Amino acid sequence: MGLRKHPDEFASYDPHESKQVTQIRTQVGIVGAGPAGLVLAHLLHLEGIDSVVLENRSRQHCEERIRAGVLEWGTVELLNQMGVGERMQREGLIHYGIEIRFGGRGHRIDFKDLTGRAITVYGQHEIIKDLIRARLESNGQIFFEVEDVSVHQFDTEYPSIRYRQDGNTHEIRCDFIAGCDGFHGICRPAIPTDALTVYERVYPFGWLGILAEAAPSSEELIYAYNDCGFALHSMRSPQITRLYLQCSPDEDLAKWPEDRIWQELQTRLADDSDWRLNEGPILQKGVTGMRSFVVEPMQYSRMFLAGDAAHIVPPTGAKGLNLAVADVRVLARALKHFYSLGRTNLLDQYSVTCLRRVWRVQRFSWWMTSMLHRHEGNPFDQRRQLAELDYVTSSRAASQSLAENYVGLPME
Ligand code: FAS
Ligand code: PHB
Repeated sequence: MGLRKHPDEFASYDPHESKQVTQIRTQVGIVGAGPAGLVLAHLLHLEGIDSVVLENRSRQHCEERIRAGVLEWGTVELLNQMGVGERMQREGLIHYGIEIRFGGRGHRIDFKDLTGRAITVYGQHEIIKDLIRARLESNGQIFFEVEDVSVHQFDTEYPSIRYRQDGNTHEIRCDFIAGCDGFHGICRPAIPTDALTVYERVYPFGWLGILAEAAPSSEELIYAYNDCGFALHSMRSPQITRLYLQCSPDEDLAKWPEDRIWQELQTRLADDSDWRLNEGPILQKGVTGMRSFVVEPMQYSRMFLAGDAAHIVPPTGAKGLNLAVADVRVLARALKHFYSLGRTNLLDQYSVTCLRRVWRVQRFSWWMTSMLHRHEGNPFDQRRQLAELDYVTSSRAASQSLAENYVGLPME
């Protein structure tokens, strides 16, 4: 781990300002209170390692932000081992399969038969609530609504994070910085661009997602390939349905009144039976663009990127949240190794270790997206997609490959 020495020569504080700078000392400074930052903070706490989490949004915003919904078995196992899974066990919905619908027919991918594993449907915002409560109950430090966060000297043995709150400047002095601040955060951009390689694919479509006060119309998730475009039926509880439909990446939500949304979802999710989607008041709607994105390496000296700060997957494979958790599980283990044995070998290997899973998950998410979304124009692609769907739902080997990736590959 090549580190610059003598950080004092890099002190950037003028005497006047430094008087207002309150200083906090911790072992790991974490930027971002999403799944990556909060799981990392609690994993470190369980190992007796001190951290501070900085979050620029309010606690309420973080706990109400509707995002992912599907947890891999490995994520569920880890949350339970961490002691934060009690409500998830009570309220989460355990699913042993998904349905793939095309050509008017549904085809069930039976996870139990093919992998012996299950997924759990439990909203990301619920996990955030559980993790914030666990952190605060164990006297963890999370500073919400901070401003102007910046990271400094992370290529020395004295990294620091500066931020403003209540009109004052604060500084966190730490041994390591974890950049868990998502795709639009400040940590990745702070790394010299010549030190990073970006791999990216932007898709020519996005998802219009809604949360509806309507009982789910199926016990399991339905992924539908339709001439009008992709649609997904998911859920959050026996009373709340989560639905998505393929749209253009810059879709104007104003052109999607409730009746149009429901009509399009009914069309795309229809099969040859008299099955119909339950409708109800739409509580929330939004458009999410789609990209595959990876930055290599996921670390720079004493700063480590985790989750969306390092990679983005199209949500078709339900992987974003799960990959963030897998990253910080590796990082927490490496930090424990450093603090208990004084060795940096696992920290030095962090990026290589994470990227093996990251690229397998990127492949699966790209594959699910390419198979299920109507691409403009080319009739060859549509026939190829139908052949792929037919193969996946009629070959045990092919459906087992989908199932083992969907429920989650074994963690490192
Ligand atoms: P997050 O983005 O969740 O968390 C980063 C945190 O850092 C945020 O709280 C942010 O406010 C904070 N932050 C950012 N900049 C900061 C700064 N300068 N200072 C301090 N804090 C800062 N994944 C799925 O699997 N299924 C889905 O259906 C799905 N839907 C999604 C919908 C949307 C609109 C988005 C954006 C993502 C979706 N994802 C989905 C992916 C999502 O679940 C992410 O993979 C997951 O939140 C990743 O967690 P984190 O890496 O912790 O990043
Ligand atoms: C969700 O429930 O939000 C969800 C489920 C499966 C996906 C994406 C999103 O692939």
